[in-house]
Amino acid sequence: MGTHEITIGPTRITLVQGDITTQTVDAIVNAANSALRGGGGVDGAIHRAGGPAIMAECRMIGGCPTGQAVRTTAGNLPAKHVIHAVGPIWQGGQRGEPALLASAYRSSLAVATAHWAKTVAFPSISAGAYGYPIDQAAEIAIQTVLAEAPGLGLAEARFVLFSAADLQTYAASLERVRGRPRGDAAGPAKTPG
Ligand code: AR6
Repeated sequence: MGTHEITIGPTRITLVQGDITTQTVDAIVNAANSALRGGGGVDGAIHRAGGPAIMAECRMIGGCPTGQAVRTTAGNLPAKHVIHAVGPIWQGGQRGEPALLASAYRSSLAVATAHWAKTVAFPSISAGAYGYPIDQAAEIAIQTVLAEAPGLGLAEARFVLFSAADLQTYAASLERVRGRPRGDAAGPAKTPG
């Protein structure tokens, strides 16, 4: 398991492998659907771990368009807020998916900082049930958050990747941004064996 990070202005951008529901940050981002009805993946895990208060608020809110985000309490989770972001369903890439995915990250950051969140954890939105290719999803996630988070004064934007393979994909995107590939302790960890 590796930890990878870059600091830009006031913001540390970090990559970790893990479960987003256990993150001790001000806000965690959910990969939601536009009906805010819950489901599998990150969404299922957040509602299971957070308890029914989150769904009760989702029902009051009613829904959220693709590319946008809304805020609820985090119930029993260690975070203070859940930001429900709706990423696009992958349809081949010619249906506005990149712009909608970038918008989901931008909206999440705007909603989080409007609630004074200084530390925000993201899953790889759209890269599971919604079928977005992980390498392209990683590139958009990293570039969008790097472009937006420092100007918002965020202290930490943390990407929480479920699998070692996804972590490596995000690490490769971060290295491209950093512009100086390296193989030391701060770089991508080699899988043992
Ligand atoms: N922590 C961090 N990452 C996770 C976790 C977790 N606990 N569980 C899964 N992932 P997905 P989407 C990764 O399907 O593609 C739901 O049914 C997963 O490996 O959660 O945006 C919603 O209700 C993948 O890389 O979200 C929607 O209907 C990434 O999180 C729909 O799926 C996103 O996978 C949204 O699909």
